[in-house]
Amino acid sequence: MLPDLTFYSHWRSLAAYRVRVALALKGIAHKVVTIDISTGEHRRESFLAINPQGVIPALGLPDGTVLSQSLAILEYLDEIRPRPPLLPQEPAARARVRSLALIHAADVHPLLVPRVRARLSQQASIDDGAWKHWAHGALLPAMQAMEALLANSPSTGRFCHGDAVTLADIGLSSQWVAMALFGCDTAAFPTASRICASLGTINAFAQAHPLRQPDAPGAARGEAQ
Ligand SMILES: N[C@@H](CCC(=O)N[C@@H](CS)C(=O)NCC(=O)O)C(=O)O
Repeated sequence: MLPDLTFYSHWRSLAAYRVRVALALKGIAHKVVTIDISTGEHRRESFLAINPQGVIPALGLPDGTVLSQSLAILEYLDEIRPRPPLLPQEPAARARVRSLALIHAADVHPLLVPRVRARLSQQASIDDGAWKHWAHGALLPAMQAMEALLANSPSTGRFCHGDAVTLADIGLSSQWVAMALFGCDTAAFPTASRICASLGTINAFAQAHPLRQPDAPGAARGEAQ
């Protein structure tokens, strides 16, 4: 019997998107609690009592444990519901998949979150144009690296690692979603583009898109973080 999970989420969160994809891929039942990061709900005492880091996603377990950090949550979900697996079996393959996922989750995404934007606005008075420039500067070199890693490896298949979806695809697709929302040109990334087109045909990925969430306002394009 699977636990009754509580998923703290918000439509515009790319980290929540990663968890949403995995929950859907694995068909794991959960309830969603929306924490509105655009109004600062994640910084209120009520949410800090759930996740003292004041970020989403978080995943509440029935015994009161709360998990945070999207990749840790993805691995937890993979352990409680091993099918379909999000990691290959072989150690070097597992490391390759994790490293591809971490490029966006660990190195790029942290530069694009609301608290960074707020600091840049307060301390460097950046406007929307400068924020977009900042985001492109974070996203494009990382995608260049991902493209090289994917295009030059015999391990790359229909997806990032072979022909089954892994954590690497969830990481790549969250970066791809970010690039679309920030209006990045993707022409220089044919391998990533091919893989993301394949991922887009999978319901779990398509339905998880920030702009398809019920709490996303109609005019939200360009705001997901
Ligand atoms: N590394 C974390 C990132 C968590 C994170 O920064 N989430 C963003 C939304 S995508 C957030 O809650 N930001 C609030 C803020 O920056 O104030 C993860 O992968 O879960």
